[in-house]
This record gives sequence, C-alpha cells and structure tokens, in this order.
Amino acid sequence: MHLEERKIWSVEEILTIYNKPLLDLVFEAASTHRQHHDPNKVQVSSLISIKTGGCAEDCAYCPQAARYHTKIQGNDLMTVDQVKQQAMNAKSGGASRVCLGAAWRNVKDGKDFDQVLDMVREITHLDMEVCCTLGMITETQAKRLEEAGLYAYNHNIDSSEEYYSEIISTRAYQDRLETIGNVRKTSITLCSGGIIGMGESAEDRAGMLKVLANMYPQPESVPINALVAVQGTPLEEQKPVSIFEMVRMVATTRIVLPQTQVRLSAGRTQMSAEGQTMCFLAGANSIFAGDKLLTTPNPDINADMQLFQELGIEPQKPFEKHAKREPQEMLTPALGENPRWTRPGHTIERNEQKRIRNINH
Ligand code: SAM
Ligand code: DTB
Ligand code: SF4
Repeated sequence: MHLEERKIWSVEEILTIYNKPLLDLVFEAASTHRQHHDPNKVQVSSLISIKTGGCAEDCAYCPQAARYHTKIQGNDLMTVDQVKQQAMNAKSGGASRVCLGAAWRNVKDGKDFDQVLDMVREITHLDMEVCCTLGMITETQAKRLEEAGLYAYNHNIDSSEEYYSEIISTRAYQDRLETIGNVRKTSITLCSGGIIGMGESAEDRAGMLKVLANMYPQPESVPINALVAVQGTPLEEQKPVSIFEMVRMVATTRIVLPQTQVRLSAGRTQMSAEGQTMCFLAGANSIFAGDKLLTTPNPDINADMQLFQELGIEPQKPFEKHAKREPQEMLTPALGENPRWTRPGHTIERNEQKRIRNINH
C-alpha cells in the first residue's frame, strides 16, 4: 500500500473501537484476523535472558533495574554454548522463535556485543527466527545485527508518549523511536508493543496503538504485555488488569494492525484458559512458552500444549509470516495529532506541532 493511501489513525478513532460493546469488538477483530492469518495457528516463542539484572534505567515496571530491591538472580552475559543449548531445547518443545533479552540501557561495542552476534549466528543456523532486545542501538549496530542474520529486534514503546514519562525518567520516548528508526534502516523486522495495567488510562492505550499503527511500515510484531507487578518495583501494588481489558487491547491491536503478529506476552499466569482463548479469537497469534519469561513465571509448557490441543491450534512454523524486507527509512507521523510524515529523530519541534494542532482544530 502506498504512503498516500494509508489511513492515519487518531486516538479518538482507536478509543471508539476499544470501547465498543465487547462482543461486537471481538467479532470485528476475529473477522479482520481471518482475512490475514490462519486462525488456528499460533506462534510459540521462547525467551532467554542472556544478561539478567543490574540495569541502569529506572523503568518502574522492571524487576531488572539495579535501583529497585527485587529478589531476582542477576547474571553476567551467558556463553554462546549455553544459549545455543537453550535454543535447541526450545525448538524441540515446538518453538519457532527465540528472543534474547539483555538488561542493558544500550548496546556497547566490544566483547559482549561480539558474543551476542555469535549467538545470533548460531541460532539462525538452527533455522529459527532470532529476535534480540538489547536496549538502544545505533544504526551501525543494527547493521551488524543484520549481517549476523538477526530476524527481529524488539524495542517497546510501552505506553502513550504522555504516560511514558510517568514510568521512565532515564530516557525519552523519542529515544525509543530513534532506535526503532535505526532498526528500520536494515532488513531486520520490527517488534514493538507495550504494557497495560501500569495505571494508564484507556486514552493512553489508544495513544500507544496510534503511534504503532501510524508507523510506515507498521511493525511486523506487537507484544501486548499485562503488567507482572513485581515486589520491590514502584508498581508492586498495581492490581492485575481484568481479562476483558486484555481482550479489548488485543482486539483493538488486531483491527488497527491487521497484518501484524500480535503477541499475548507477559501476564498469562493470571489468565484462565478461557480468557486466553478469547484473546486468540480476538487476534492474538503468538505466546511466549516456557516456565519463565525473563525473570518472572510463565505457564507450564504442558498446560499450553494441552490448551492448543483442546482448541485444535497448531504452532506456527518459522519464517512463515514475513519474508525479510528491503531496508527502508521508516516514516511516522509526528507525535501529536497532525498527519505530517517525518523520520524518527527528525520530528518537527514541539512548538511547531502545537501550531499545526491549533490550525487543525
Ligand atoms: N532492556 C531492554 C529494553 O528495555 O528494551 C530489553 C529488555 S526489557 C525487560 C523488554 C520489555 O519487557 C520491556 O520493554 C517491557 O515492555 C517488558 N517488561 C519488563 N518488565 C515487565 C513486567 N514486569 N511486566 C510486563 N512487561 C514487562
Ligand atoms: C516483551 O514485550 N515481553 C517480553 C519480551 N518482549 C522481551 C518480556 C516480558 C518480561 C516480563 C518480566 C520479566 O519476566 O522479567
Ligand atoms: Fe533496563 Fe529494559 Fe528493565 Fe528498563 S525494561 S530497567 S531498560 S532491562
């Protein structure tokens, strides 16, 4: 689809979808899902925390931030052999994608990054999709990951721009968009989503989806996490989101990002089998499997596979969805409500944005 023909979503439009009567919403999302995906296939991904804890950032939800007193067991960067072994185990358990997560603010060139590049090469040889989430990366680092065979890079925008600063103070929303722009200068596919249940409003949820849906091209993968409230983090007291809010979020994501893999990510231990089934109906087509996410618990793999069997769902094969694309500069409408296309890092000044908003209203 050409840039000019693309729909630019507003927060209001997305909120109207999000607030529809639930059954109408799920019906619409399920219909969209069936036009673009096999409804009986769900991708199984596996997370490996290659470097745990001790992170310099202050993300209020994260048990791995050094400044919070959580009970996680930190570790140095894993060896290539350890990671390869875990990836092979995941593959034999039905996983077609492996996501390597590091508790880094950003990637630093040197021995550790070289080791991660080796991990990417090794897992790519296992014929699995490899995704990395390593924090902020430069254009040159993105190119090196591409050369090593990386299939996807995960970098979440987490919430709306407005709510982001309530959750993280050590970096800005624009920093996230900058890294996303660097990924888009390569053929690596983009995985970017966020978290619900951090105290944000429905407008913030719609605001986050607006940013993702208006990216051109849209992200190939969008994880929707329900907050896992970890003791010792500033969000430890947050009440779990209701399953119906999760279903609404998944369904709305499916409608505004029809071709994307929508990942039902953190928070599944709190969801019943029936609740997760509603999420699959509403368009979720991936889960993280294995008894641990990065540091927090996840449902038992046997329970997941039993659910798949009962529902007649089959795990999706690797590389089934998105062929690697040609590198292309990503465009995104400037943050705010105006439809001017710009590149991350080259967004127009805030005053200018306000001026355009005033003209538009
Ligand atoms: N340090 C890198 C970064 O922040 O991009 C990569 C790892 S970080 C743990 C990856 C993502 O996990 C975060 O962006 C956030 O969306 C999600 N996450 C972290 N802690 C979470 C929690 N307690 N509940 C739900 N999602 C969480
Ligand atoms: C994503 O959006 N969710 C995954 C993956 N990307 C890296 C991570 C969830 C982490 C949940 C908290 C933990 O286990 O530490
Ligand atoms: Fe660090 Fe990532 Fe956790 Fe933020 S989410 S504290 S950047 S590991």
